[in-house]
Amino acid sequence: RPTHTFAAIDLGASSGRVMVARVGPESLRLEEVHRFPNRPVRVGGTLHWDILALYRGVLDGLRAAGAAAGGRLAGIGIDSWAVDYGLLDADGALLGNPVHYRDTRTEGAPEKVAAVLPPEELYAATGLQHLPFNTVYQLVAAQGTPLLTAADRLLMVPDLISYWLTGHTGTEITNASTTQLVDPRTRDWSPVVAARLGLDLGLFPPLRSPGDPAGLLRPEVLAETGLTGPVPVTAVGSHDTASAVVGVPAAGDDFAYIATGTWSLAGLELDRPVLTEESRAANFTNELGVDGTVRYLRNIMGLWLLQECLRTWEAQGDPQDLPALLDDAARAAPLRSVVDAGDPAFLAPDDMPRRIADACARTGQPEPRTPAEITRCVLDSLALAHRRAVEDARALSGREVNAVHIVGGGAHNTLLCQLTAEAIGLPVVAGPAEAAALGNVLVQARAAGVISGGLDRLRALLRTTQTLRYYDPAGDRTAWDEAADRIATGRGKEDGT
Ligand code: LFR
Repeated sequence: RPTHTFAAIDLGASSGRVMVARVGPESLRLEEVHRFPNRPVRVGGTLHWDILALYRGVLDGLRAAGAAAGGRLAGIGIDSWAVDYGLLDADGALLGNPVHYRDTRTEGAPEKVAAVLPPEELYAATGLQHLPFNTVYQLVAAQGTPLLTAADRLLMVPDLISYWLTGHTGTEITNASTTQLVDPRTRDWSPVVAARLGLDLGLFPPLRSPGDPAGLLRPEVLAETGLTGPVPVTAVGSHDTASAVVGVPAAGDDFAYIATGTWSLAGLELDRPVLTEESRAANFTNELGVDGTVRYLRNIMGLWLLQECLRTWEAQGDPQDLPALLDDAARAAPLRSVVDAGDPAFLAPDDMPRRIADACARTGQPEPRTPAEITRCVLDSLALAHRRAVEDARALSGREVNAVHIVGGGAHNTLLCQLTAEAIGLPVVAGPAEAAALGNVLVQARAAGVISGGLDRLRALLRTTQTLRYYDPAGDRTAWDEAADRIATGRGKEDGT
């Protein structure tokens, strides 16, 4: 059977990658051809994405993809983190560098928004969990600035890369839903929310859906990458979490997923949003997914906690070897101290080991001191947050859950997978780690007619072609229940805000 070669551009908060996938009706092989660091830059007191360095990484990656594919690509898809954007002037030039969602410019914006649009109404209209960096808050914080005033168009990060590659603009819907300006029932903009906040929806190019054509590579891009045209760019689930959920190798619909990376995104795939007041109070989001689905989930701090610890130890002259550290953490005392891994106090970059130890002390638990103790505390805490998100999602949606899938980078972390299985008390299936890139190419390959069917068919192809690992929910239930209680007693501050 003939195979076709697609490229997936997958930009994450700490690195970007370009992957090449050879896809046939019954085959799917993914290969990483280029990986490059994503290093945010603080300038003038504001934390920015280095968007041109990322674009250069994309071009280098496409050149490598072309080399791996004999110069011919059947298509390209782009996904990245959500909520952030670049502004263009009327000539299409980028105005300023996109600001990082971990920047503090949105401080005070949620209060400003709440004064004109109460949180209950905002949730009923958009179904989005409160995250202080949602695009609405960024836009409200930027209201009246020369940059926003001068802007002709606003492009979400993957749409910006797509524009540079093709010259065409559009707003891909899965990522648009993270702006908090989209109504998940109509899957269209919410003019009411925009009007109440004085935001101009005319800044956004027209919506497009995963599978829609997004333009052809421009001649200058072909010349620079050595690719042979025409090369179509296809809209995919351009929010990385949307693509990652396509890449969950589940059979049936009684599963929960945890997309792990810098964040842990834990929840369910639904066919309609849950917009109840209980859902808002539990801070669950209704992001839009591929094929009319809804991603009903909660954001958990994720491996960011560990990444930031590693960065701190390195800066303090105590660099850690990750595999050895995880081995030591596996032998460290279990559930000695746990923190609330949903707490926004951990959002900004800073001395993470100190902040974790302080949180333990504040809640009357022993302070973890060594890197192994801190790592164990982080992973135990993540497993508990995974458990709570899955339990809450089940209760709030009424859906049955019989298995939990862990996809994304954390699928490589055997300790995290084992602890999550024990904490939740359900079997865990781990992998693929590259779920976002796989979800990206599956949607492209289907749009190109190489494969066909709904998400169930795409997922069946993953089950027959990707390596998965299974974890049993053995372990001491009462210890997990007791630790969950410890978190619950300090709970509340991040709930329903
Ligand atoms: C994961 C992710 C999350 C989103 C966060 C910020 O990479 O896309 O889904 O909440 O990044 O954009």
